[in-house]
Amino acid sequence: MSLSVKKIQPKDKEELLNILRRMGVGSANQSELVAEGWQECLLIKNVPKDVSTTVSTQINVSGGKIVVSSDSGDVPTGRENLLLMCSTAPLRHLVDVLREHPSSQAKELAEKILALIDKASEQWVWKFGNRRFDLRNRVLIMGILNVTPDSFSDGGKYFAKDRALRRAEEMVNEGADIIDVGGESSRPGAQPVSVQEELRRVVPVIRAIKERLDIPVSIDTYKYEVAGEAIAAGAEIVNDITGLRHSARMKTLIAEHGVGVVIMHMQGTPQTMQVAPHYDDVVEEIGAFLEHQLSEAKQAGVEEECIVVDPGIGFGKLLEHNLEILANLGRLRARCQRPLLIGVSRKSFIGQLLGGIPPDERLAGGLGAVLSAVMNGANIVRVHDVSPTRQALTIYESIAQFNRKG
Ligand code: HH2
Repeated sequence: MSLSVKKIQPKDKEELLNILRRMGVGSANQSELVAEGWQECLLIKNVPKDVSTTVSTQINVSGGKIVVSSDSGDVPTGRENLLLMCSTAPLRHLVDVLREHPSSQAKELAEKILALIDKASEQWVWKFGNRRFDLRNRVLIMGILNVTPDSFSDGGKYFAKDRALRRAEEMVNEGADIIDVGGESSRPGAQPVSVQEELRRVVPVIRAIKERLDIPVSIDTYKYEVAGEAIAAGAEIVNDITGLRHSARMKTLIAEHGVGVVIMHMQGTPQTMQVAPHYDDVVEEIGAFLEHQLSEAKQAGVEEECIVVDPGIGFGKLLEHNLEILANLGRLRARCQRPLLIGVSRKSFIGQLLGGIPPDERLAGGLGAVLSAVMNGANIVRVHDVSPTRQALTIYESIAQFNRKG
């Protein structure tokens, strides 16, 4: 009977409880085990008892949790099944200890765990063209540049090319990592514009930015004709609010050019999405959608490393849906295994929570939402207000880094 190591991601606490029951964990110990850190576990089967003892000691010392099962029916005599709930650092230490263990099976287990850790670390990398972002310890800021007359908070402000370019330069100086150029508003009730009009708005701006600034530009469009021309003008990312559903040819376009892509969830269309959004389980449904679109994109030839996902705050969602999503980003992150982009900037849920204040007064509330999103698992934040967001993130990251050291 050979050793096996598998990462498991229970979809919710109920599923984890079932796994624990199957492993013979009594109900008294179950609640403590599911209290936290349950989104990602390592299931190791058929571990010889001496190796199992070493694993248990190491995991307990490091403050992780471990369940040992030897009598749940599928475990051969002299062997044990283990369920580990801990972060990567103690696992790496465990690998070092197992490599020094006299048993060859301990060494085999060390290499299997290491292979899993290495594979898991790839999910933090966003890579396209000659760009590579490791998002484990760093949050990216995507600065919004709406070249539209009617966007909900900055419509008309950057409609002229020179003004748009100046704003892009300003955002780069303020600490933006990406500039997201959009030529069609997606606010609730917004009317679509033609491909020609959208091209007329975005292409000269993208060209002008690429001539002057070395920053990745993303094109916020769901039309493959617009994406194609934007890529030709220098865009390196396609940000598709329909999650690659609108244009059948979008996936192949992205695959052919090897550009980055944001797959976003939206229920309905901007014209209808806020009429009566409904979900039975909003986090589950969005997770299933993103997972499905991810796999469709990969089948069409898009490299997994090029993809990030976005639950689409405010797109066919009521206040309570937005809050539930933001509170459960860890679940989405664990399910999709890709970096998470979140757009909360000046959105209406902030106004709703703060007595109906207008978009241009939502900065402080928005920073609260950004920090909460980052603490819950967001890796890229899409914002209008780059400078205050960079300041807030600098403080957050300085503290978080200290926590990692400690
Ligand atoms: N939100 C908006 C537009 N594009 N793209 C992603 N990936 N995620 C978002 O949350 C998102 C997005 C809406 O905001 P904004 O661009 O400011 O407004 P408008 O659509 O009115 O131009």
